[in-house]
This record gives sequence, C-alpha cells and structure tokens, in this order.
Amino acid sequence: MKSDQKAFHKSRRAGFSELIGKDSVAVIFGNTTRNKSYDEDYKFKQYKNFYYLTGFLEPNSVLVLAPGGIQFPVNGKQKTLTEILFVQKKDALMETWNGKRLGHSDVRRELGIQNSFVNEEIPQILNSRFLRRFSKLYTNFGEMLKLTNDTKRIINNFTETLNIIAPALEISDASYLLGKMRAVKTNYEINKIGEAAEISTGAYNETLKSVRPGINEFSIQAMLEYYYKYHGGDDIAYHPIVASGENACILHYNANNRQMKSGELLLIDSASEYNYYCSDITRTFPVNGKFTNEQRIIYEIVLKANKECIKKIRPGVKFSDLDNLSTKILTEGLFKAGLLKNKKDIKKYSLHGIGHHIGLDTHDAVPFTKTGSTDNDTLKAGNVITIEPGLYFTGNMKEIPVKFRKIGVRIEDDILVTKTGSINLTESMIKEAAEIEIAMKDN
Ligand SMILES: [Mn+2]
Repeated sequence: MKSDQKAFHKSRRAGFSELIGKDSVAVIFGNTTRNKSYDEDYKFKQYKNFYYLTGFLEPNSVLVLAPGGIQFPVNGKQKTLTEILFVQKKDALMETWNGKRLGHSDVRRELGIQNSFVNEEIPQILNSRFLRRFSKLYTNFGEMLKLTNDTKRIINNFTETLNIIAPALEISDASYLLGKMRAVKTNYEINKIGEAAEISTGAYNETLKSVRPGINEFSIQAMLEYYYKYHGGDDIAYHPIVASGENACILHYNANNRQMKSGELLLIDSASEYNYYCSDITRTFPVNGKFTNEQRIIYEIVLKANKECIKKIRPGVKFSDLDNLSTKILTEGLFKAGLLKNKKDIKKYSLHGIGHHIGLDTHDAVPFTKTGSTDNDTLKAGNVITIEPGLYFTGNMKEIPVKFRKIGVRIEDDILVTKTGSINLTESMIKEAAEIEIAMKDN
C-alpha cells in the first residue's frame, strides 16, 4: 500500500477512535464472499466502512479498535493493544486457487495497523474477559447481519451469548459516526473521486459519438464500461441505467436490453469507480442527434434546475434549500409550458430528490446524512454531492399532450463543496442541448 493511502486510513482510525472515546471498543466487520450460483461467487467487494478504516481488500477480516487499550495475549505475554486486525491465515492451497493472502505477520508493514492475528482468534476477543471492561460496543450492525460462511457462525454465537457475557454493554451502530466522518472528504478522497469523475466524463464524451437509432442499450453500456476499465477505472460505481424512450421513466431501470429508436431520448446514468471511490453521472441525449421541440422544452427546464442549484452551492447552504430551489424551477418551467395545471402536482413528474453525497458508496454516508436533523442537512467544505434534477412523463399520463409523453430527462453532476463555493468535478462533460447536437451531428 502506498504511503499516502496508509496515512489516510491511519488518520481515519485515529478520528474514529477519538469519536468513540476510551470507554468504548469498536468491532468493525469486513465483508465475506457471496455465492452467485453453484460454485461461483460474486466479485468480492469490501464493506465500505471497513475499507475506510483499513484499505484492506481481503474477505473474512475484522478490525478491533480500543482507544483506551485492551489486554490481549501476544506470543504468550499480555500486551495493551489499541488496534487489531484479524485476517485470513496463509494457506498455500487456497492461495493457489483463489489468490494471495497477506497473512497476519505482514499487516503492520503493509497496512500500518499495529497488531494482527489470524481470524480464527476472533471469538477470543468477543468473549467476556475482553468486553466486560468497556461500557460501549460499536459495530457495523447492519453489515454484520449480512455476513456469510465462518464469520456468520462466529457472529451468531456472539449475538446469542452477548447478554450473558457482557450484560451491561451498550451496543451502538458504528455507521452513524462513520457516516459523519465519511460525509467530509479529505484531499486524498477528493482526488480519488475526481479521478473517477474524469474517467467517467471521458467515457460519455467518447460514447456519445456512437449513439444512433438501431443500437441496443447494452451496446452503449459496454462502450462506457470498456472506456472506464481501459482508463484505470477498476470497477463500475453502480449498475448502470441505459434507458431509451419510456424506459427512462423507470428510475432504477436495469434491464438495458432494448433497441433504441429515432425520435426517442436516451438517458444514461452510469459512472466509474476509482480505487473504491465513486462518481455518479447522468446525461440525456436524443437518439438521432436532434431534440424534438417537446424534448428540448423539458430538457431546458431540467438543465436550468441543474445549473441554478450548482450555482447556489457553498458551505452553510442546506440540502433542503437546493431541493426546494430545484422543485421551484421545475414547477415554474412546467407551468409556463402549460403542462402543469396545479403546481402541487410537480412530484408526480419530478419523482426524486435533488441529490445525495457520493464517496466510497454511490449513496454515501447515508446513516448520517439522512437522519433529517438540520445539522446533517447543512453543506460543509469537503462534502461531495450530486445535483440531479429530473422530469419524467410516462406513456400513460393522459393529462400530458402525446408529444410530451415517454420523455424522461435527468442531468446529474458531481460537486465538491469548497470553503468559498464549489467545484464541478464533471464540468468537462457537455450538457447544453446545442453542444450535444453538434457533438452528435456526424453519428
Ligand atoms: Mn445519483
């Protein structure tokens, strides 16, 4: 692991340890493998909270943080430890089949984590002797419940006996405090998200040239993802939405298997991940390279909401202010176009909120940011958020003139909140209707 990454994760462990305090212990579980079918697993993805604190990408690992110290036997002697990583043991046969394992003896050198043991010793630390001296246990509870395999058996045993071995221990979900930390990005993280955004915008600008009638949605998906990987984006940030025509009105459409037709719009919500950090972009293009009048009217309304909200972003502004501003612009736009009789009906066509935080997760730091308290709603320098207004008119909306039906438009950018305002990380991706038509004219 490179030294800047090592320093980043170390600073996260230090920050989290400070938040939980010396009377607490944190047990943060990494992910386990998931079966896909028969003897094949899904590609392994580390739990993001665990990754945030360690950067370690092997399954079946557990991090224990005890800021006040924990007595634990090391080579037969009691030692006071503040951070322990439990990892898979070295196993020549398993490594031949499934890939190298770091092994516990290399943890300190490779990851900079003070102490390490093989994960067969996890039950030791989860027993009374160690837990009773703490007043509070933090764990990534929701993630813990989804673990599989051997780790699952350890957890079951632990949760069944917990009220006996440590009856006074208060248990808290670590995701809230970790979410609070994760909502404010360090420079290390901002660079990773910026890299992901740059790879993604490059892919869109390139793929745009191949959008034309007769192409299948999954072909466009393939071109984007080819570009991501070829340019260093090691994974997709989320399952992409490549939705032509009315499919754009299905918010999480994921079939991506329809042939697109002339006269329709194509909505693409896809982005690259880079070193576990996500970008999140949506653009909407006319399949034949030219917007119809009706498509253009809707497109301009959404674009205005996108641009006005981005302009307003700075520390102190509330997410809910941006949501209200977007709703106001979309409402006025539709009202002026004669498509909205009652302004209260806007939610029927705008469907979702203005945006969310991005980071290790595409919907990042949610346990903290979605709790509804005003504090969490206020933007701070270091936040990275999406701005993604949208309007959607299905074929069934009889109150809307036919030419406006089967139109779905969303325009989404990734914005870094700075001390004085904001930086659009997806700026280099075209979004003016005229620019899109010029870029597509030779398709
Ligand atoms: Mn989004």
